[in-house]
Amino acid sequence: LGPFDWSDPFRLEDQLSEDERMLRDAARAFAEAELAPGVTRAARDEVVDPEVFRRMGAAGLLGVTIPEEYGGLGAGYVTYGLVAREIERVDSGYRSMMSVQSSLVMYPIHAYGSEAQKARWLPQLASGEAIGCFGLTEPDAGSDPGGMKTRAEKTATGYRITGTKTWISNAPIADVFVVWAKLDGVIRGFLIERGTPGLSAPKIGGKLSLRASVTGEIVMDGVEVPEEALLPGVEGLKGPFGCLNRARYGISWGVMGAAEACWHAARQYGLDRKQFGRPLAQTQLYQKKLADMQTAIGLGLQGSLRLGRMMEAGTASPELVSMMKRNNCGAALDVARQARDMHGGNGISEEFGVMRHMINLETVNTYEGTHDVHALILGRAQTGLQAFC
Ligand code: TGC
Ligand code: FAD
Repeated sequence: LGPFDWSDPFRLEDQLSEDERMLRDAARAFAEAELAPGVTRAARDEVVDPEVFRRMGAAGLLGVTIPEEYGGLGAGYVTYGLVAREIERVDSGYRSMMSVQSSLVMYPIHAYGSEAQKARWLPQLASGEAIGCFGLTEPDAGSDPGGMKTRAEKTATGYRITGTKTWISNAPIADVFVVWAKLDGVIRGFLIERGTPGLSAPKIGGKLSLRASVTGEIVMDGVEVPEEALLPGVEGLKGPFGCLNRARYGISWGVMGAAEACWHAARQYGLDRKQFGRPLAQTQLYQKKLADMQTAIGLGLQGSLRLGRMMEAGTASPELVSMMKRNNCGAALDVARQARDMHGGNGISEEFGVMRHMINLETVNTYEGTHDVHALILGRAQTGLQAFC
């Protein structure tokens, strides 16, 4: 048997290609230099600077899996996951900004859009010059998006869209809105541009989580769009879910970055702080907690890597995405809660960052399908019985 690397028990490093390691290192350097210095203030004061998108774009972090001809990086799903992990190591809100842009806006335009829609939007979204958002959830349709009320009706020149979306990441600063609406009872995707009459995107205030990322409503009061606004390549719930499969996969990596930040912080804190004449890290309970964190994170990363390889090979299933999104979000939340506790009183201070990760992960455990909804997806897959309703 060989040596044990406490910080990388499964030797994830050895399972990555040279290109993957290089892009991961670039993402880490970017996150440390460009995001980490301002994150405490951004979360405290809810500062969301659209310039962050342009900086991410310049660093090649938007549209990692989108082909280069459209401004993307043309890299694989493992690289996308590694980028999400590095960004979320700083803050889940920044990863949210990146993954909405990449998986929920660029992906559907690339997968379902016309050539004109791709040419118009993808390069601008890849560079961060344009910001996108994804409107699926409604006030009365969250876990059950099939119950949406937003309607599109055909007009002489295009469509008229009416309805309200809520809890939409990036909406208040978005230039392009990917909105899902029912047209003759069938769910279709539309691209609506900022400034279109009847469209507004007020910010949702009072948010105690994910404060470095802005969230809003999308209010559509008879918004008229041309025929070319329709995403021609998909209809039905599989349209938005095709996007969510990619974003949920990215989240499974991202939350492991947040968990690692909390674990490493707790380990260092335990080494530095002495009580009862010895470091906290020399007590059995503290070490048990560190061992639990190391095990959950090591296994979570290994699962996400395997899923990423399966996505690249075309053998992944939506159910496996559910398993990894659910498992890793729940595990990260547990790690963050433990790390907060292990920091004692300091754990509630913004200076140490662990409580910020903890409260962010409450959102991540809820959005893109709650922990329990993913359990129902996995329960259905193994029993054949539908427990949603
Ligand atoms: P169900 O009958 O299961 O399926 C209806 C149709 O959809 C297809 N489908 C999928 N296709 C591809 N991938 C998936 N993961 C799919 N899941 C379902 C399915 O094949 C079927 O197609 P067809 O052609 O046969 O009609 O649908 P249901 O209505 O029973 O759904 C139940 C459930 C729970 C699975 C689903 O609604 C669900 O996952 N709910 C969770 C909602 C959710 O995840 N919302 C996310 C909103 S976006 C967001 O949170 C962004 S946060 C971003 C950030 O800031 O990072
Ligand atoms: P509900 O569906 O009302 O669920 C409430 C509780 O009931 C949960 O615990 C849930 O697990 C449980 N539950 C629901 N159904 C069942 C069932 N059948 N059986 C057992 N338990 C059940 N949406 C977007 O479209 N785009 C975005 O960009 C976006 N960004 C977001 C950003 C933030 C900060 C937040 C908080 C949310 C965001 N969302 C976004 C919305 C998010 O996807 C929804 O909040 C999520 O899908 C849950 O829906 P809901 O809030 O309506 O909860």
